Amino acid sequence: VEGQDGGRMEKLQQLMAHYEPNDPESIQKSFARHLEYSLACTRFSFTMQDAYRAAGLVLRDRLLESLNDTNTWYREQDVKRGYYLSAEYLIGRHMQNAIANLDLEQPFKEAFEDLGMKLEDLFGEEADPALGNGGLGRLAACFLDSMATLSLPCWGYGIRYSYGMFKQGIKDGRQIEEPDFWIGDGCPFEIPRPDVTYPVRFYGKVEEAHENGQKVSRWVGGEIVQAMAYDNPIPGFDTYNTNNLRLWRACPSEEFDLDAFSSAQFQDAITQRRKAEDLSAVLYPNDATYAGKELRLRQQYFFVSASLQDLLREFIKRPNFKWEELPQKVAVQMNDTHPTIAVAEMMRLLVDVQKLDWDRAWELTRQCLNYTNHTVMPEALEKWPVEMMERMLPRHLQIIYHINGIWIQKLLQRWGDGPIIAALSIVEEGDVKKIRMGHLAIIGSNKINGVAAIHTEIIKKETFPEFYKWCCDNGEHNKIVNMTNGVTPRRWVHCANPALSEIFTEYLGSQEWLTDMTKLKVMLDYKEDPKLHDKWMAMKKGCKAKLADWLKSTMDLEIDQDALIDIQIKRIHEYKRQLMNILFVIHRYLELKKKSPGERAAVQKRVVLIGGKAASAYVNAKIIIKLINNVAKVINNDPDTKQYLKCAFVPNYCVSAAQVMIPASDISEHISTAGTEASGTSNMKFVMNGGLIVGTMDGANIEIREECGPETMFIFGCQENEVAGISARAQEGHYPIDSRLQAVFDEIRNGKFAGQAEPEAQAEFESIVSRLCNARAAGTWDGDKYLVIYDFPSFIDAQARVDQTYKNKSQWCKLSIQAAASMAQFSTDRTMREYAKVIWGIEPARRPVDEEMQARK
Ligand code: C3B
Repeated sequence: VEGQDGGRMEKLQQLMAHYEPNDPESIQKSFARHLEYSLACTRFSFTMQDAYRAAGLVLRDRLLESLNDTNTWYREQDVKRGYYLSAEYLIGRHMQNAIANLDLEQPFKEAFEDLGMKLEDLFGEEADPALGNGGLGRLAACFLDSMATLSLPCWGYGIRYSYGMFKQGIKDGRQIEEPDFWIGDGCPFEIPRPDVTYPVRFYGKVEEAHENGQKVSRWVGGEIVQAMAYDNPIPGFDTYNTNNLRLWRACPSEEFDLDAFSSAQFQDAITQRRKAEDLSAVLYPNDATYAGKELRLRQQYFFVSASLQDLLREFIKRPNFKWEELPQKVAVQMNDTHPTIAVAEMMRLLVDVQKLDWDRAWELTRQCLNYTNHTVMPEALEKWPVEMMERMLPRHLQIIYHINGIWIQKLLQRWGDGPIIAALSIVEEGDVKKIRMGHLAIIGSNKINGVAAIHTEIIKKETFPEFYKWCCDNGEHNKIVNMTNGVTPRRWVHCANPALSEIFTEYLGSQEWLTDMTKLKVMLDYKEDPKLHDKWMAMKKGCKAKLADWLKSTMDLEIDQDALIDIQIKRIHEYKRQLMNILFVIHRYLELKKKSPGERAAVQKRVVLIGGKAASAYVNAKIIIKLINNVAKVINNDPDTKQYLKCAFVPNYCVSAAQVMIPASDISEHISTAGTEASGTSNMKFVMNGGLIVGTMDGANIEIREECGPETMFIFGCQENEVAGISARAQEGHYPIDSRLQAVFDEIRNGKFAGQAEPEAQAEFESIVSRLCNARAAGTWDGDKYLVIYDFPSFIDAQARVDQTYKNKSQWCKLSIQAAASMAQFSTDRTMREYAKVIWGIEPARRPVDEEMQARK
């Protein structure tokens, strides 16, 4: 509604001039109002779920105020904006985090306790939004938290999947996948924006035409889907800025063919339109692999197109905008290859829609876009069949060919013809011609980055060596940069481990460490202080008690809270070597069995927890889950050993499970073959919570060790530069098996963990063992690719060092404090500052505090 009719603006301005008050009573009032008027419950009859929803709406009111004002501020300041494009966001539950970041912990607690409700019970009612697979999606969520906390004017863009990551059940020891319709009851934190929609076209054809004497291309026909925005406010901690995660939902196109109403085609028309909604229906449950499915490319293009249209609209809305300002006002980050169709889409929007000439458009595109690589697994670098792209995105294929043509010309001029040209081409020749999205991303990007120091070096030398050569030849040594990952201390310390947060705040005299973790160095002065030790151990004990309660209620598992808690939680992957972990558990069990009851009592008690989801089509990963479950069953039921060793597969690992498990760990396993885990981020969370790492010299382990000191980590296994040699020798048959591992293999082959009772599982377990031992299978090597056999003896040694060190409780406590206090590098605040400075050129734009906000504090 426009205009100044009857002083409407002034009136509304007066009515709305004040923020919602934040004292406990006002929160209660707001709660009661939402309960009755938004949810249509009565104050006499509502469930805990209703209470959660009403509390969520109370928070949403406050988030909205801040989101709107932050946006106005960014616009007024005309700041450069950052846009994070990611197909995944593993955001986890909102409520506790929102309360903390809005600085409402005290009044909320008072308000609800006064009404006879515990906040934790409210938190427990929230579905855990799992719009991501694993580390990459969780990293994106931590980034959002830090961008807001640093007051960086950055938004996230993604897909509002109706079904997130599947729920993992375990039946007869095997993974079963159940749909996760997380949005079923609605999410009180999101804001549907029916007014923010964009058309996204698929299929159709390209027509050549002439406009003003210029040859132009028009993409016509096909089908159009509407992308509708759902906003998820992301509040910063200790700032008045609130950013936005804008997720797109696919809706049927608005034009409705009215003629069809009277015809028999009506049903068809409806069916067609409903099909549009399938686009954003489900998250692909693949982690570090890609399925090559058409729907997946459709999802990618869908959210990329809507996001770029949206950010360009914001850019164009600025008074007197000029195209050459685009790189001064916009930086885009492409999270892995998933959104890299953005390179072609940006070109299409600039050339076909905005009518810029090609060269100018290309300059702008290349200056605005950036690409992060998250894995060295070649199977994760997406490649789309040319045939598929030609059908679905015909104009984009033309654009990609054009980009490639110019690129190849440049290469030929520089180096002449040779194999390097084919290696660098965006188009992969072969039986099925494919578009290499990684190459498109690199060519179309300003900066490319890896996610840990070792990973960035591997990208340069092994993943994209030819590109690196090109960059160096061009004097662009800094085109590929390292941005070591991080995690947000707000969620992973403050929310997940309130007792630890209190200790830090007490010793530092303020909460400043939550925005500046270097402050925690002060704790090092107390690392040998018995008083701190008492508090620290009490904190761990409390976390273990919480874990024990949770395991009891979710899976009816009882654990000894005095045992050493050993955790491995992450996606199930051969390279992450959960297999090696469970083989070690078997070894430990066999050793215990050999001992007399008296000797056993001297052994360190351990509880080994393993959790994680396997991609639904990943056969070997699923067998590993089955093996873990079967081993657990034997060990936990053996009266000789069950007091000393317990093992369990914890089903349905997710963000909220991590928040309970991580604080309780004494050690955690980050045991990937050297050179395979790009970074890892749970390693950081564990150490921040005072857990120590058993790990290989891989990913971020290396940097964590540098920061915290080698004495805080139990390192084992071969180094990255040894892997190739060891593999080569293994293939030639020079691959000895340690006798202790041989004993484990024998036990498996003898049927201890499946046997005649489960012939299918027995065959699967045997096949896993024989593959490990396989020197050379016909042609391609399918043996112990991840060097489980090679690293096993040193893994045993590392575990023995763990037991030995753990005996001395005050020594352990000291190491735990030392490590936790040395983790400043691994806050995503540091990571985001680096991206902002080195890649994006974006400055913080902190909203000023006015008197009213000050008074509210
Ligand atoms: C992961 C990597 O496997 C981790 O090492 C890394 O810490 C995170 O990304 C974040 O950078 N990853 C993932 O979860 N999914 C992919 N498709 C690729 C990498």
